[in-house]
Amino acid sequence: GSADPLLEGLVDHRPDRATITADVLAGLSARPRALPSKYFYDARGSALFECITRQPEYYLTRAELELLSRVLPEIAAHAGPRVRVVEYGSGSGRKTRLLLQGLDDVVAYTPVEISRTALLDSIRALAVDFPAVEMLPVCADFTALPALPPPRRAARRTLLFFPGSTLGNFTEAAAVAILRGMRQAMGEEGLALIGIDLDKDPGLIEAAYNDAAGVTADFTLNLLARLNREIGSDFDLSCFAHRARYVVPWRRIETSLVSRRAQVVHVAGHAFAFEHGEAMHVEYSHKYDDAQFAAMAATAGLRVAAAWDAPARMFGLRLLRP
Ligand code: AVJ
Repeated sequence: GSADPLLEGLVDHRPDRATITADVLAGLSARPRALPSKYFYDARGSALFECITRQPEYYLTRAELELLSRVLPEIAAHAGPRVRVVEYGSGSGRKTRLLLQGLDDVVAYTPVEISRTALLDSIRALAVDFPAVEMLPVCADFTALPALPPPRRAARRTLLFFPGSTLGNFTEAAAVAILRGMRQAMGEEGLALIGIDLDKDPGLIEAAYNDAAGVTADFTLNLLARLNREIGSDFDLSCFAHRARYVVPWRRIETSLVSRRAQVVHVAGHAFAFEHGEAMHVEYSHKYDDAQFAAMAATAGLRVAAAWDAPARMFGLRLLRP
């Protein structure tokens, strides 16, 4: 066994090769074709996403960090002392750091993150800065949440933190299912703090997903490199192009990999013929208006206890309670 206490305690539900292969075969057999966006986040994908958050066009992370630091005292007043924090899709932990500093006497921190590398890197750094907070990491897809490890010291309430507008990567039905799962996981006294991108000028939104340096394009194409390495597929990265468009009536970015020519791709003994120009869907990023978001929360048995917006509606934070 490992001598690393973080690894000893890790709840590990990483998707295995058979699961990834089955998901990819199903997506390639569908029309239009699709690949699950959760597989973006291998070690390189998580690093590329961090790089996206520093691009000048990608306003989301900067706006959310500024908003969070400004309204943190109000959030802390709602939460009260001795909170257990559970974070979905924790990534690098920059926002977590703010939250753990701003809340009063955090009992335990449970990041739920599909990238094992990102999870372990962030929790190692956080453990140094927050020695009084019990670290209880879970490597899992938060849409299939395993039982959460109980803290040693009793918490007064659970605060679920779901930043980054990651909720926007899901269709409305799937997003409501996630909110319902949060309602279950938080209990009667629980709270959920959710970061959402807000509907605004389509030009600004589209630019955020088409940065001039091409980092988002690399991030999208890395999905194919990851699949080639992990399930032995033979996607030719030079034969697919990143495309992200804001579809106004659906209030969402639709990201695709477009086949640059007629080609055949092989996965696990199956052959898939792509037409020249055929678009394979890889990601949605939904943007919300207030009434729509409140209605989704209500469908999941949650109500909006507080709402904060960044200047010019660049980003929003919503505090939900049962
Ligand atoms: C992970 C949800 C924050 O949808 O904006 C960024 C992922 N994809 N650029 C988003 C992403 C392309 C991102 N989130």
